Amino acid sequence: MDTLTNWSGQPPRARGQGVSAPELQDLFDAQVSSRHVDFAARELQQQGRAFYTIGSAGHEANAAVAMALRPSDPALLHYRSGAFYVARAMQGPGSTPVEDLLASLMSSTKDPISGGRHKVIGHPKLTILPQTSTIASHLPRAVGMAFTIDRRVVETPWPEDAVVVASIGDASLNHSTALGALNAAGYLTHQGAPVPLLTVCEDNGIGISVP
Ligand SMILES: Cc1ncc(C[n+]2csc(CCOP(=O)(O)OP(=O)(O)O)c2C)c(N)n1
Repeated sequence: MDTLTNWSGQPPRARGQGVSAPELQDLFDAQVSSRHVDFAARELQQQGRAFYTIGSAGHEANAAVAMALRPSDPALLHYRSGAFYVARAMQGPGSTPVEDLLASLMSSTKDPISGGRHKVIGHPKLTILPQTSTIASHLPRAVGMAFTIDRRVVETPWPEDAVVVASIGDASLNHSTALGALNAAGYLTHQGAPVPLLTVCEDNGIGISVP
């Protein structure tokens, strides 16, 4: 796989640029791949070859978010973002998104980001950072990263005009961690401090584990 640096020069997609037929094909491929990983997860679990699984089904539209961004835009994803992962991986040469996701499901040490923890979505070359399963815990980190990028306070491998993207479920918004992070982002913006953060909140009609 090419290094991140090789991808960083990709210009941001211009507003109103439109989407080509091959891009639509890629979008569909990413969505279908993600859904098939969900099917495989259940089969593998029934066979005792995979363990805890949690689906991305119904959330495949987030592949379009990945395609609207650059692979060098840092992404902090929750466990429903399998299609985002596949779509981003398809933007770079030599990546193996389906194998990566399956390795995670099967707790394989070949999992590129966590060495086999459940449904931790990420890859260092794809600028997708690993998260814990503690809901909303990635939002303060995302706000901090977005605040930092523009200021170049610390050296980062990301372009100066990078946008940080964070995905989250709607029920997770109830968590004080989410509220604090979004409040901080709003306050900073109100103060005129740039916070290039895209928060994608997805409502699938449930809050899993919540009565
Ligand atoms: C801090 C914390 N509290 C509780 C949980 C258990 N938990 C996992 S997912 C979830 C609900 C998430 O709901 P939502 O954000 O809407 O996502 P989805 O329903 O799509 O899974 C809860 C309470 C957790 N992982 N972390």
